Parts: sequence; structure tokens; C-alpha cells
Amino acid sequence: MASFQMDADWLRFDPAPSKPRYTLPPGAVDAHCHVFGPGEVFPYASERKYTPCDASKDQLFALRDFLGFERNVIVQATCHGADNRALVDALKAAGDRARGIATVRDTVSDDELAALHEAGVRGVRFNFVRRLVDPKPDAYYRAIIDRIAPLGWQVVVYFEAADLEERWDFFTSLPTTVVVDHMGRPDVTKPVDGLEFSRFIRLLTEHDNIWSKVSCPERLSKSGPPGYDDVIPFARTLVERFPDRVLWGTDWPHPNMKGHMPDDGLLVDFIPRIVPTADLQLQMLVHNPMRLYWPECG
Ligand code: 0GY
Repeated sequence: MASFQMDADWLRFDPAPSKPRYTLPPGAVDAHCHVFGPGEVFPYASERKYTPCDASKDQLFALRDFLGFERNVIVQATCHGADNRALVDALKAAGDRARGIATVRDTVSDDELAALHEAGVRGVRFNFVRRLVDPKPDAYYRAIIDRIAPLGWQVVVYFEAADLEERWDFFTSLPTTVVVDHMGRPDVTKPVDGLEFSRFIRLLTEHDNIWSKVSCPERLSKSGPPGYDDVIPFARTLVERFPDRVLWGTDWPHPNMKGHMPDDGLLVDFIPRIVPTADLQLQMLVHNPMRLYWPECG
């Protein structure tokens, strides 16, 4: 049985977050969260760039219920590589209350894809953040897209804002729905109407198959907790311009946070600060994720 020691500088998730003051609408979806291990049952991948603390499905479901979410979209994290067993285990335990985004290799078999679909997987994630993975040539990702597009799956992409220009042609050529993690990681010290974020806005303006998660103020903010004030103009701009293509998630258990560990209750309280009306909140938290991940319920 494998035994894992979390990284020495790893910050554990908050075991006792505050109760949000903001009441989520019934049916709200936490559209970006992870499960880690437990490593003794679901070993971390040998190619991983970090070793986290375990964060189990039961802990995720307890947080879901405590914060007032109805459903989760669980995203495969790089510490598990293309071994989706922990994800599938969580999806099966959640019943119809979770969907998954997997990581697969270009050698994945049809049977493996069918089993992932059966478990609730509805997309793959391509991660281009170099501190997390060694990116591969475009042809590698295209081979995967050829395999997953017929299943109606989406592609989730994670990248740094500075890399968008280089990846533009690739992202804009994708035939599936594309969901960008964490607003394309803007540098929030730059102006919201500056070159860099304008490029991201243009990406969504010109390509209506591209969506954005307006998540992770804790990761993007330089002004820091509890307000994460510097992130608000970026998230709010996306919500107001693309109300039918934004999603929100906690990012629990917040991998690779270095400065502080967020209080998940305060993260939920951040939602009305970036989504000004009840109608828009309902759209982002319920209607949009349901359309994307549970279309059969629509
Ligand atoms: C996130 C962010 C991070 C990690 C991963 O898959 C991962 O390891 O996505 C990060 O370190 O920025 O969305 O969980």
C-alpha cells in the first residue's frame, strides 16, 4: 500500500469554514472542486508536481451540504495524472449529484471512455500551467478531442493569461464547448480594460462555444482576504457580458495555495459581490451548469 507525505509547505483546507451569510439558490452547483486520494486507496500519480493532503469525497460532500450546494462538478487534478479512479469513485458515491471532468491520454480506449461517461464524466481537462504539468504538442490534444467530441463532451482548459496569445489558434479551433478555468488567470494588478484581459474578453466575444469559470478570487487576488477586492472588476465584467456562459466553483480543497487558505463560507459570500442580481445569480449557479452538465434535467 502506497504511503504519501504531503509537501512540507502544503496548506490544508479549512476544516471548519464559516456558514455563508449569502443563501445560495436551490439547486446551486459548485462547478469546480476536486477530490485528492486518499492516497492509500487512490495513489497519487508518479508524474505529479505536488503531493497534497488527502481530501476525500465524504469531506467534499459534507462541504457541499454545509455551504448549501446541491451538486458538484469534480475536476481531475494533476496530482492524480490520468488515473481517474478517485474521481470515478466520488462520482459513483454522489449518484446523480455530481459530474466529472477527467484527464485522459491519447491512448484511452473506447471502453474506458464509455465507463467514464457511465460514471458521470462529461469532459476532459487540458492543463497548460507549467508548474503543474509538462504541456504536450497540440497534436496530442487533438487526438483526444477526436475521441471525446463524439460523446458530446466538453474541454476544460487551464492556462496563464500570458499564454493566451500563443494558444489562441488552438483554443479557437476546438469543436466542442470549451470552459476556461479561473477567468484565464488574469493578472489583477493590470487594468481590467488593458491589453491582457481585453484579449480574454475577445476570446469569449468572438467564440460563443467558450465559457469561463469566474472562480478563484483567493488564487488571483493580490489585495487578499477577506475581500479579494481587486478580483471583483474582472469577474463582474465577465458575468455582465456573458451571463449565459459563466460558472462558479469553490476550487476546494484549494491546491497549491501558499499565502493563506480561504474560508469557503467567505468565498460563497463573494458571489453576490460579482453577480449583482438574483436573476444573474440563479443563471450562473443553477441554469448554466445544469444546461452544461445535466441537460437531461432541463
Ligand atoms: C485548480 C488550480 C490548481 C491546481 C490544479 O490540477 C491541478 O493540480 O488545477 C493550481 O495549482 O493553480 O484549479 O485546482
